[in-house]
Amino acid sequence: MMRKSILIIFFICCLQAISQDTDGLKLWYNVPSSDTWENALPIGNGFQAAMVYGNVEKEIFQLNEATVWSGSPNRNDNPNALEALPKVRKLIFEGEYKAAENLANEKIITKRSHGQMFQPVGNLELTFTDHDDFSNYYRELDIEKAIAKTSYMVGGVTYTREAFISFPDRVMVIKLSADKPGKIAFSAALTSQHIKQNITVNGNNELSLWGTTSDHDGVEGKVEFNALARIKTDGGIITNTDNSLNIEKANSVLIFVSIASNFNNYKDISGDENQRAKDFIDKAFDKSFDKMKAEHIAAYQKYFNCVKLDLGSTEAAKLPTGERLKNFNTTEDPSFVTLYYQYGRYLLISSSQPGGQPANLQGIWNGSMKPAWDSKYTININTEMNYWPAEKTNLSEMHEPLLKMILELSETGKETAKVMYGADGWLAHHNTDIWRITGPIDGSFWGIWNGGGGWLSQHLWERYLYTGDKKYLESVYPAIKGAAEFYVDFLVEHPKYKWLVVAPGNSPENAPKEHQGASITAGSTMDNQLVFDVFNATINAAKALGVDKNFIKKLEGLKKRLPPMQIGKHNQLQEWLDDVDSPTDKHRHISHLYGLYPSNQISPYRNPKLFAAAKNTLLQRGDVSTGWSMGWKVNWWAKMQDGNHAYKLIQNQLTPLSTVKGGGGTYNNLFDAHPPFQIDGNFGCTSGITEMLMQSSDGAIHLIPALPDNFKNGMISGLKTKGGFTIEDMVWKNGQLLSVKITSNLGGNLRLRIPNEMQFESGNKLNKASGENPNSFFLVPKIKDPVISGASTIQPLQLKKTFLYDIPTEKGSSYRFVLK
Ligand code: FUC
Repeated sequence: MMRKSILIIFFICCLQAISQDTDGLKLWYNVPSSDTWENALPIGNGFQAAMVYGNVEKEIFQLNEATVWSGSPNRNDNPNALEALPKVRKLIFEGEYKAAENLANEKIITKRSHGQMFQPVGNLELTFTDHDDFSNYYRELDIEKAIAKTSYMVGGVTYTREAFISFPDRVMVIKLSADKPGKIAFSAALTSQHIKQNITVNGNNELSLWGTTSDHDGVEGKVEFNALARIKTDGGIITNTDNSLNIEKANSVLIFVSIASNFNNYKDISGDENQRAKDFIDKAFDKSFDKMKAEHIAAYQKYFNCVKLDLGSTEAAKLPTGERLKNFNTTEDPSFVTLYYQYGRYLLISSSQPGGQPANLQGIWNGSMKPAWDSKYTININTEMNYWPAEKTNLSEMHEPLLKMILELSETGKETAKVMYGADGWLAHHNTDIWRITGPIDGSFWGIWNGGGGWLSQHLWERYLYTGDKKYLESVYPAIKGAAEFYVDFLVEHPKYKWLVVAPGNSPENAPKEHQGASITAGSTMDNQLVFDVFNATINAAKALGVDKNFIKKLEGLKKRLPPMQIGKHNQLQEWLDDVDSPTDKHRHISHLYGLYPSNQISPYRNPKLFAAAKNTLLQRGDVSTGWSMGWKVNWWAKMQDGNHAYKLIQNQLTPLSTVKGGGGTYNNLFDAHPPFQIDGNFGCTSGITEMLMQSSDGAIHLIPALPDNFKNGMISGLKTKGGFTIEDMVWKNGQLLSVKITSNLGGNLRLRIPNEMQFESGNKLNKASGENPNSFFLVPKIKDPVISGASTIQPLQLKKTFLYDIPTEKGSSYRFVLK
């Protein structure tokens, strides 16, 4: 026993030694970005953001602020929907899908805004004349400190630039320095692509860019913003022109940039952008750089340092980031996965802070006035995926902007439910924006999906499962219940099957040939799974709070009438009520696998045939796809307990975009490529890597459920589980779990599922588990038996053996387990 502990400690030390040998958690390059936005490096504090180009002669900081969106407060419901609803339903039930889709286009899809655009603020441009002949070039993004740095040499002088966007001070700070005195000389200007803009120079040390956002889709742009750049020099002189500041002979220079808008919330834009921008910069300007930097790092690391991951390291880690990306598919570079994993956490901390806006399709980084899909919120997968890593990678606070948006949607979506469908409760269709629109957009093929409220409300409930915070649950319960109330009114009996179904709805963005190529449908598998989850979450939340007994009964009754999942003739999980899936369909959305992940309705232990059918669906759809789709597949293959297949998807994702045929990949700055850049793939993959190492959704905490051969040895610390446990210092070697410490933050039964037998560190035995987990946070849904098509030959899969233990825990205590 004693010897085993010593060996384990020795192994942990070895892993730590390995990690100290590497370049650490940095993206670095020995060439500037030039004019490629996807080469630049992202920094941000959830409110303000920048892409740092690291160009020598003309440095660019492309600026963003999270509330700079086109348009102004507006709604986009289509009141004609109510009258058309029975006709659309009738056509669907008669199999006239194309006609139903046409009618929905005419009567249900909005005739107003199709969503507004997240827009850039402008650029801060620094021009260094005579710096074209440089050497020793280096730039990096240190994701352990959230600081970007550039250095190079000209004429025997080494120049260094550091930039960060302070979390506590709410401003960007750039420090320019040189290793010889009096050498800093450049001119600074603010530029912008906005039509309504005003650039001024205030006094001899401040630039101001004021602007108004664009009109779009019939909505007048009324967000006003102000960016200030104020300069402090050590030595030297500053002169100005009409639109620039010129600095000469300085020893070092600090540039402070603050940005603010008039946005207060989705219905109020009466704030004073000028005063706000001034207040931030005034407060920061007198602080010392070192103090600001230290406080910024401390505030960032409070979140970032909560999770440590070590998968080992090889020589491959010594190359610049772009080279590692190129080589990743053909070399062993496990610490590149660690870097990518932690980069996902970095991006979430930098784009989503309490009190701010949730991360949109591009997080908070966008340089285009008309970005792809408006860089808004697509809520039929993308926005949810952004937040999959939040709770489990110990970034619960970063979840808050999304949770707040969901509560706001529960306000705006209430009117949509009433006006468009005559229903109580609330809903959102497949997109929203900063104005919290909830009407259907884009066209019937995409927009007739009303599950936005259903899916998002799961985030409110899940947060409770991780934190056990009853007060919080009480505060969000009306929104959870409201999502259920909508379905109570909207569900309708299917004339053929007699099940209660969502109609119209769709299986996001996919359509079978047999439905005349129309996506509009009744009772898609995903819709059924969503309604089931919404009802369960409401029932369980009401029970936890001791409220709404009658409503619980009502939902229990309705739940029984929902369609079961079905296994079709290709041994697949059916996507639609009728068995029309094509085994050659490679569509990127595999929405019916929502039931496998992020939901937990499909389990190898509770419904093994469905689990096998889900695997067949995954195999039939194939691997290569758009970025986020591959990110989702990492999670699914982790749920399949197939680490090698999950790793293959990571390889597909971590491929330079230019080399991928027909799919996404990764840009030089490790932004995920849909293409173009879409941040969901980054977050989806970070979530998926977590699911390979730990899952807590199937009635137990399952440790190392899906290790690939490439991560045979490793350590992770700080993951959070449902039920309020923290997994610390988990070490595995050769695929065996060696040791782990688990802290119980809420008390209650700890059920562990692990690949090998373990015992307490003291040598005491663990109790084998059986039956239901008595810990109420590990609720597993009881689903109906699937309907299996006569043509199906489905068989359960053989899974690796696991060991299941029950450990009673005390709130606040830690428990250490070692190999038996
Ligand atoms: C959905 C997806 C697309 C893209 C867009 C933002 O429409 O089908 O692939 O991610 O959202």
